[in-house]
Amino acid sequence: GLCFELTAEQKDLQNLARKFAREEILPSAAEYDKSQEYPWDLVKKAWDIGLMNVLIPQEYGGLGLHCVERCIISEEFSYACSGIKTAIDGSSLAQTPLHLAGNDWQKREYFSRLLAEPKVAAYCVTEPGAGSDVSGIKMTAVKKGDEYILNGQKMWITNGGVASWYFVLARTDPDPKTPASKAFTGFIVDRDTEGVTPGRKEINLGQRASDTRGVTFEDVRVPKENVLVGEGAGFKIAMRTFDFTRPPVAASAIGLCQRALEESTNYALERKTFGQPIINHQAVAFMIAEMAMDVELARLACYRGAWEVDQGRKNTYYASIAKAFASDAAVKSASNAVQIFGGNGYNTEYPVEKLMRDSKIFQIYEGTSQIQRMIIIKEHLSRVK
Ligand code: CO8
Ligand code: FAD
Repeated sequence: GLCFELTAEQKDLQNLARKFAREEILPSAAEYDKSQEYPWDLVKKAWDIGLMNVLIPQEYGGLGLHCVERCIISEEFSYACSGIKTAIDGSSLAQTPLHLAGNDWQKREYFSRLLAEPKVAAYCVTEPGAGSDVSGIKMTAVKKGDEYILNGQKMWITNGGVASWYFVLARTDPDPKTPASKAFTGFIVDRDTEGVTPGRKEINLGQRASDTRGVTFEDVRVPKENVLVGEGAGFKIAMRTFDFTRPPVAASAIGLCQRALEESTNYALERKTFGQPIINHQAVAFMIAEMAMDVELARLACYRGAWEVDQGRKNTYYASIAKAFASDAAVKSASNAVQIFGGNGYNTEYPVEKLMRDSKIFQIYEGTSQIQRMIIIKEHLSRVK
């Protein structure tokens, strides 16, 4: 029946992730935000204590954690710093197509590389000319003997400059009339293949510890063994991936909301105006009440999205509701946290300006808030028709 309690194992996992986040990530967050360096030391520590690569099935040497558990970790990490969380966890986005669609050899080969050493992977779908409209991507893959030759440019790739391998979506059928579900192919590409060139690190508004880059592919030769499922299967693999990864992204936004809520509450209890703590001004208290509402509702939506996919059911509708709601909540909560802090909120000596900068990306990456609404209405109508 319905149960809102985490299991004992899930609570242990939450405690482990919380301890790591509060003791290791949180104290370094402001420094990484400033330096914009990739947090290799934290990646190594997370890898050491087993908080990376958690979705890799046990038969391949991982923990095989479910989506609900990945959400638990995601929220805890992002409470401390959503930028460092994206840096640590971006790899799991690239692992998901392999998890969903890889054959035994591919999984053994590419999962083992991530388990043997603290290495990361990246998911390359977006291009300079196409982000929301995945079917508009232009990268080509042409079969030549036992290889495919890849040409094109990817953009905004998380872990683009630090990954040891990439999931890459390319067009294999040049006929514009071929439906998306048959025109694209998913590849696993080694970073050190000739012709693969990551661009400069992009300077972003927030989540600055995360490494975002363009990656150019010029006559890159990929063996046919590295095709996921088969020619033409790529688009659906890319879409199914999001069903698995949008709930943890929602959880990440919730971690940020929770932080905004706690920082705002503590500040409002301390800060006095007109002879009393600002929490006693209803206008301030109501902003905090709304943050609490958003955290609770977003968390419910997030666990629903994760739980559905863990039951083996299609969760597209719930995943997009969770992603859209939590992202909007993060932006609103972080902005109101700055408001509650007044002038101090606008200053880098206090933690909330970073929350506001970090929050905006949630409405953009893993599908914009507009795209989530398009998916929700499509799924909704397919149910009522
Ligand atoms: N599961 C299975 N199949 C699907 C799914 C799904 N969820 N969705 C669509 N399909 C199938 C359809 O059934 C259809 O198949 P068929 O032809 O057999 O009926 C086919 O795919 C085409 O579907 P659509 O007609 O719906 O396709 P559209 O071209 O209309 O596009 C979308 C659909 C939903 C708009 C799609 O283009 C989309 O998802 N866009 C958003 C792109 C996006 O989210 N990009 C994110 C990039 S990754 C990223 O940002 C990472 C950030 C870093 C995160 C770090 C995390 C830690
Ligand atoms: P566009 O698609 O050009 O959209 C522009 C605006 O138009 C948006 O507001 C959008 O919502 C709106 N819009 C577009 N179409 C419609 C429509 N039909 N109806 C209503 N509104 C619409 N991609 C990867 O593949 N891998 C990654 O690891 C990755 N990491 C990222 C990290 C960062 C920091 C950033 C900024 C992006 C990352 N992305 C990644 C890309 C990201 O997923 C895209 O930026 C996003 O999907 C939007 O695509 P776009 O930037 O091309 O915007």
